[in-house]
Amino acid sequence: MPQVRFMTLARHIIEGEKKHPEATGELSKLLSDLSLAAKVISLEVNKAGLVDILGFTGDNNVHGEKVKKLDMFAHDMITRAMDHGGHLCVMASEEEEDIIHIPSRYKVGKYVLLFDPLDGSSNIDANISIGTIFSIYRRITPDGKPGQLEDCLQQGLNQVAAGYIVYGSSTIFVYTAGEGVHGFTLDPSFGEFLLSHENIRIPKKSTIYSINEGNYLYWHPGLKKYIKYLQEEDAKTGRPYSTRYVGSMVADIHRNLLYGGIFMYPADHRHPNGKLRLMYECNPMSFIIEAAGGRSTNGKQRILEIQPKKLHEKTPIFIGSEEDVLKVEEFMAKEEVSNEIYLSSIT
Ligand code: AHM
Ligand code: MG
Repeated sequence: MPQVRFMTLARHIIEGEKKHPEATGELSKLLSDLSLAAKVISLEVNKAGLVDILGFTGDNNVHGEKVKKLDMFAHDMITRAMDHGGHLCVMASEEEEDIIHIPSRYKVGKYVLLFDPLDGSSNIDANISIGTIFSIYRRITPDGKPGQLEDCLQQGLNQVAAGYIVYGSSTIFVYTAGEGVHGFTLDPSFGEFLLSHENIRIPKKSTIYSINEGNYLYWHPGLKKYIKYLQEEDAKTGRPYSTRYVGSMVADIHRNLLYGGIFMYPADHRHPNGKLRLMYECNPMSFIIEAAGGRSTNGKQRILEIQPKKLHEKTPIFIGSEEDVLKVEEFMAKEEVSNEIYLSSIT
């Protein structure tokens, strides 16, 4: 009988912590609680077409966008799965304006959880992959007290772990605790995440770009030139590149992580700070992509070094295969003067 690898997510996390004798096991428990929430959300997403859960709730989220019921389901599920474990002192979610306190009846712990409960939710009705994104920090305020906003507003560099779950043709849980990026596929028959992608490395250079090209008119001139460059023919550099854009950041980044690629959500005339949120989308994805050997910037600055000022702030992002991200930065830097004219024309 062939040797079958049977590494569950829970076992992998525990074995990772064993390498650090000072570890208390709290992070393992936190990630296990999160994986339980992911399993329930996965079930709900899979039956979304069958039950009357689709459609707008009629409410807007803090970004003024329509919120779908499944977003709120995922938000509630994660909050409820995570508030009582004793590992967290505070949480924040893309779907809630303020920080989420741990109810006073539960113990507070040393970690902070930030999450986007259901990213790409405009795709739900079409059965296109969507996902959950999360970020874990160590608290900076004193232990034993409720967590504060400042615990949430940390640079991405301080992340202890980050990950995402894609609800697609199968459900996959990808995480890093800083040492390697690993993927686990959910076996629906017995409900366990099993190691399927060990130590994922993103290719240094790719032939894929992901961007909403419909915004071309509003882009920075350097970015316009870069995209035109990608579309030119040059066998040596693998051009023209292919476009792949799902419109779910988790799905686009997951594909690019495996095959190589650059994902971009730039600033433009209509989105002066881009569209994606630093704390819930850009920081965790940057932590993962860097741990896999890739690069992530806002065009000028490393995403993980941005000092956040607000919980829901947005940032432009260029993320993926290192050489491709360096190339777009080079194109944008060449247009420095135009960039200033461009930025002043936005405001
Ligand atoms: P959401 O968090 O409200 O779902 O929005 C984020 C999504 C990303 O997943 C995706 O990359 C982006 O919005 C797509 O935006 P656009 O439709 O402007 O291309
Ligand atoms: Mg999102």
